[in-house]
Amino acid sequence: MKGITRRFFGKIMAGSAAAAASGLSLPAFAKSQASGSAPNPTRLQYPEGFLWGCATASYQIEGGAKDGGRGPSLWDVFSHTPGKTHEGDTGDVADDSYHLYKEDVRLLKNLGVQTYRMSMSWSRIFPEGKGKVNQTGVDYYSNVVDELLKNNITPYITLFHWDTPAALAGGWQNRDTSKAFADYAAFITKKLGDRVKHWMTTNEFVCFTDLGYKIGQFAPGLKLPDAQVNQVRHHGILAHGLAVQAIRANTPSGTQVGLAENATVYVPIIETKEHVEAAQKATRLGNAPFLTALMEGKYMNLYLEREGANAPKVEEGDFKAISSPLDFVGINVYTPFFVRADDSKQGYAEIPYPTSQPKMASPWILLAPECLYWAVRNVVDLWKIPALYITENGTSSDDVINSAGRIDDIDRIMYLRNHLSHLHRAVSEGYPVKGYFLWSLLDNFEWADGYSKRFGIHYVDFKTQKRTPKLSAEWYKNTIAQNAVL
Ligand code: GBH
Repeated sequence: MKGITRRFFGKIMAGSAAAAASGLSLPAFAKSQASGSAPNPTRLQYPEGFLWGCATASYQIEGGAKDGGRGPSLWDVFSHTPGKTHEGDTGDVADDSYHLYKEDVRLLKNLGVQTYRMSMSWSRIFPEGKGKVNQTGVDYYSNVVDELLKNNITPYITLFHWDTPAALAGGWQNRDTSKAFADYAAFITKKLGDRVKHWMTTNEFVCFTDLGYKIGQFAPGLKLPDAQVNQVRHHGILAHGLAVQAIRANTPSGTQVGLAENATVYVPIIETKEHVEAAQKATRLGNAPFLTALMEGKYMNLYLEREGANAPKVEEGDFKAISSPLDFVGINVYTPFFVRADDSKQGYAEIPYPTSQPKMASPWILLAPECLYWAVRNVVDLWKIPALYITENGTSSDDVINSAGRIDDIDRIMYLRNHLSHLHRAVSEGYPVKGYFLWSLLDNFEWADGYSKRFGIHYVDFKTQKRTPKLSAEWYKNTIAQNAVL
């Protein structure tokens, strides 16, 4: 009975006694507990003030690609290039949120979320990436923000979720793009900073650098040699750093600045000291070009050694910007790697997944929900982060509308419930997790997978734009209302 206090035990006994006395059967008793009428010591309760939200991104939901003076982004160009996305799908219309944003805010309101993470399309504000402002685009985001605030939903805005303005010559190969990004950040945060208090610079460095310029799976679809890829990566983190400085200089004090990063997550195969340390070493090296560089203000020696002559060229002052202090770090978490300690130079080895590891509908989402706990623990222990958000977590599912008109996505609920259980452990141990954003509010344009993969908790009929809450939306609504894992 060690670990269970007398008071705690007493409560359980009092509860059962009350149940027995009232003549309730046990399941009914459990039900009365779940409705919040009495404390339930076995429930995974989140602390008061924990923030629940949903996340989306501009190119994935807005559509209106040519409306209101928006300029094209690299994703417009890429998705319109034959063979690049599933069945040639594009974000031309997507969820048409550009026109239907009020309806989407109603969906949020109905869920009871306190927060919403959205991104802005840079080329809606600066159609050419820099220079001339498109006032219609500014007004659009201003209206979305007002609609959210009117409904008591706090906006968390990502400035860049991969839709680089196509007009910027050389894209992320060009150092000037980092500077243009900072100018855009300065402009729009100054405009909306009276109402928006939480900003994220970039979303997931590896996706707009490596996937775009090394693997070619994402826009702009290039496969460059290592030295050039490393330079693209450097421009990515430089853009973040310059933007942090720009936001600080243009917003009222108290404005919270961070980023959303899909730091690669490493789970120790067994929770023993040596493997936990191995997971930390893996977290540092596995994120060396990105989060590690931001947090440590330089590239790790092991990374520089490994890249040799291909290492990025760094100019004076770059790391001062890149390592600008942040108010929070956001991490996007879907799936991990498992590691064990070994006596190699790097100090760990990745364990290949057995072929029987369960997967979700997207084959890259291998189900291992403990990743949400380790994602938090590894980064906070390594870098003493003051505040952390889970800026994305969720899964695709082979959603179908059944004969009763419902979408019973029990696999998604299973995924989410298990991840939230492990996140609860991190919160209970005192890790500074402030909130959780579920990916995603709506089915949307899933990048290279087009509309073939559905990540929403609302089903979208892309022909009619009808939104239908899935079972997972009902589950999330209850989770939020009870502030506990259900
Ligand atoms: C996030 O990316 C994004 O921020 C979000 O926009 C996206 O919709 C969401 O997750 C769901 O994907 O097909 O095996 O080659 C997650 C990072 C990068 C993970 C691309 C999947 C493709 C793996 N993703 N990657 S594979």
